[in-house]
Amino acid sequence: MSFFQRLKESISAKTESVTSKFKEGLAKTRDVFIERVDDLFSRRKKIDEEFYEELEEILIGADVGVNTVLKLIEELRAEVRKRKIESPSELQPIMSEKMIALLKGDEQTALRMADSGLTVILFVGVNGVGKTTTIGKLAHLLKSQGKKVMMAAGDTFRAGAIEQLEEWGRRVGVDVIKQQAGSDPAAVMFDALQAARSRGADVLLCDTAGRLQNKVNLMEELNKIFRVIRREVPEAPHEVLLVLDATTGQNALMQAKLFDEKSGLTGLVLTKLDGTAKGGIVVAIRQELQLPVKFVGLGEKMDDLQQFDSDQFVHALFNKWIADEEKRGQA
Ligand SMILES: Nc1nc2c(ncn2[C@@H]2O[C@H](COP(=O)(O)OP(=O)(O)OP(=O)(O)O)[C@@H](O)[C@H]2O)c(=O)[nH]1
Ligand SMILES: [Mg+2]
Repeated sequence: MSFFQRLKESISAKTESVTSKFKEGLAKTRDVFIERVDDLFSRRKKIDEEFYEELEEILIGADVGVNTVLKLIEELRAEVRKRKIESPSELQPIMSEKMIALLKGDEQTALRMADSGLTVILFVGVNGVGKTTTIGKLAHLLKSQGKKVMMAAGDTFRAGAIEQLEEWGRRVGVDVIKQQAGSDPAAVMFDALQAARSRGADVLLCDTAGRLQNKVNLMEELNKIFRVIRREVPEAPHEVLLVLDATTGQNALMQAKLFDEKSGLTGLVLTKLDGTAKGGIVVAIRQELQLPVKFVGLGEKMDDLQQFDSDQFVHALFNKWIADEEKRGQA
């Protein structure tokens, strides 16, 4: 079975509704990035230096990441030499196969849950990346799976942060544990853990204040939160998820590298993929970071959070190339 047939089989085993969510959320990336690549491969008749330069520029422009792009182009050059390829159209399926291979992976994207009792998930990240929104959406998702969910208003720092989480609580029908603005977030977590246990919650989602990774006191605050959680529930937090805003491109990669050393991250959430044409950042993240992408944010609404699935993602992004390949196979 060919690479593309295998891919298609693995997709068709999954639900169509999930695929269409990914497709909608990735529309901008598809329209700009895929269109430009297609245009390049059909417009140019020769594989020369200018062709490679333009391809490089498109890929870097889509935030695929310089290292990954250079490696990919090297591999394409090698294929061209080996197979004596002359026209870009012959190179196109090789290119799409390589792009897809870069994205595919089989790491664990499901949340790590406690064997029994309470699962605690801590969300961290810089200002405005979408932590609170992701918590609201995840509360909705877990609740729809029959879990009893609670949320902890650990951002006592930014004005309006507690109310924002409470609003999500009302919207999805989940209790929020809070204290006054300005109080110690570690104390909020302590309260929330007690409340979650006494009310028999399955999952506690913990919000934190947005922080710049170079603000030492905020990083220390995060450590304190972490220690309080661990003292109360020894295996917790079961996940520490770094939330990254896809529209910030390479900056998101930098944030991940800086946070990782200090906060024992277990996974990533990539938000606002719907708002960018630079979905190539997912490729860079998968190539350059050891952390799994667990969820992607594809909009601002309650059900706009999807568990990351590399097959679905690839299919949503490259469906045109996959269809082209099928046609070629049938011809
Ligand atoms: N389009 C889109 N917007 C999103 C997504 N996730 C979050 N947002 C928006 O991003 C903005 C910031 O989201 P928040 O959840 O408040 O971000 P935060 O990380 O909690 O911010 P701070 O609390 O200030 O650190 C809001 O307007 C959200 O609606 C997404 O996946 N897609
Ligand atoms: Mg917030």
